Amino acid sequence: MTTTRQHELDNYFALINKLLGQLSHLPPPLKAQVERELKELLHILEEVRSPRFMVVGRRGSGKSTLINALFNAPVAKVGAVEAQTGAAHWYTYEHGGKNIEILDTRGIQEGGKPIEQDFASSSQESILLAIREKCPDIVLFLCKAKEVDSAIHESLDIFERILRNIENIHDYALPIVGVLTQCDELDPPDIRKLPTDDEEKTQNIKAAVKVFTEHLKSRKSLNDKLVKVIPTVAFVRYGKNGTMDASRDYRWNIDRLQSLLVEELPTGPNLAFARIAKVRKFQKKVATNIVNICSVASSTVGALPMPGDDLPIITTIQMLMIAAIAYVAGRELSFQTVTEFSCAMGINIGTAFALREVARSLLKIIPGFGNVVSASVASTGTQALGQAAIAYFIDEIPFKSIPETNRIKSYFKCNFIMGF
Ligand SMILES: Nc1nc2c(ncn2[C@@H]2O[C@H](COP(=O)(O)OP(=O)(O)O)[C@@H](O)[C@H]2O)c(=O)[nH]1
Ligand SMILES: [Mg+2]
Repeated sequence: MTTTRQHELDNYFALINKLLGQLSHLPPPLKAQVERELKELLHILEEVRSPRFMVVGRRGSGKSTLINALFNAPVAKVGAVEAQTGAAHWYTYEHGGKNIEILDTRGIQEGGKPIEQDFASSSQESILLAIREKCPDIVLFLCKAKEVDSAIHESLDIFERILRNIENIHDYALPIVGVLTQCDELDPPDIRKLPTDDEEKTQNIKAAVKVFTEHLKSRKSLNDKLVKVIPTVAFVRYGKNGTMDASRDYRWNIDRLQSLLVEELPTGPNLAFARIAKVRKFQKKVATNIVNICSVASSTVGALPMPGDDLPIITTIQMLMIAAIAYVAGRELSFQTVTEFSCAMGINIGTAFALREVARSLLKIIPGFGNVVSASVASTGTQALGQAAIAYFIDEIPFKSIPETNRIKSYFKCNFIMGF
């Protein structure tokens, strides 16, 4: 874990602990309930670690291009001539503070010809060392759409052996996703058109998927772990500053691959990947869970009068919620996102990032201000705020168009404004 990330989590923990400390006046069963909810929230954020992909495919099969396409950023060099030492390594690709770890095993599948004995053994040795070091979460087996017929049996032998080793060392049956790359090159080749726009091409892709799937399924051990074969086009051009050139984004089916990877990755890495790949459906699922957790926590607190505390408890829960949603959306875990959200809602808190300032500003418009509100107001208010945060951070809807804004503002009108 990077130190910045640790620092962010520490800040977040500190606020939760402070909040937990303030709950001492609650009757024990209610206190336990709020504690449970807040711990669940922490658990979601704590478990995030980088996904680890093992990538198998010949040179030129499109590994680097696919990594970039999945990442939405040019993190891996495309077409670079890589020194062929036969050694496999874990590479960490980073963008905007987010990482994926890739074990590039190209050495096992070079060219169409049998691999030289010495080279093969050193390559396998280095793969074994790498998998001993860390267990991959999933393996992507790449094959160019135009090369599905070429002999891959030699490399399937080695691949099977590697998977057996992973199972022995880590007791983990690595899921396999077959990726058919460069589908635009199948007849009639035209990268500008969507493959599905052309019936002939659609049929050719189907046929290539079938052949590739049969190769993989011809081995029992691979058949058992094969999740799916996904046909793709991964080609994108990036501008000088690393942003995607939308007019030359020819990706096709990458979103399907991203969703499949989120489904197949273990809990933790799946959220990390959804943050990187912006898999909105999954981000929303996690964010909705966060909103529910925080609504339960705030309605539990809202049911009871609390003595005048340092930080209003419900507002603090709502701040934790907003920061967590922003994080799930791919932003840093930081209370600055809460400030940004407040500003977007039209609350001018200037450059004051202090927690107290943000809380005070939010208090002015958010129901559940202070600590004496009804359970249902606290819960509905937190829900409305959570939905607004999902719309803002995940759907990236301009704030004025978010329906919850009006709901939140109407709560504001009918509730007592409290300063502190
Ligand atoms: N037309 C087309 N070209 C691609 C696609 N993916 C990769 N390429 C090209 O194929 C070449 C090799 O890609 P690269 O990602 O470097 O392959 P690697 O050696 O497996 O990492 C590069 O020239 C890429 O631009 C694709 O989906 N369509
Ligand atoms: Mg490459």
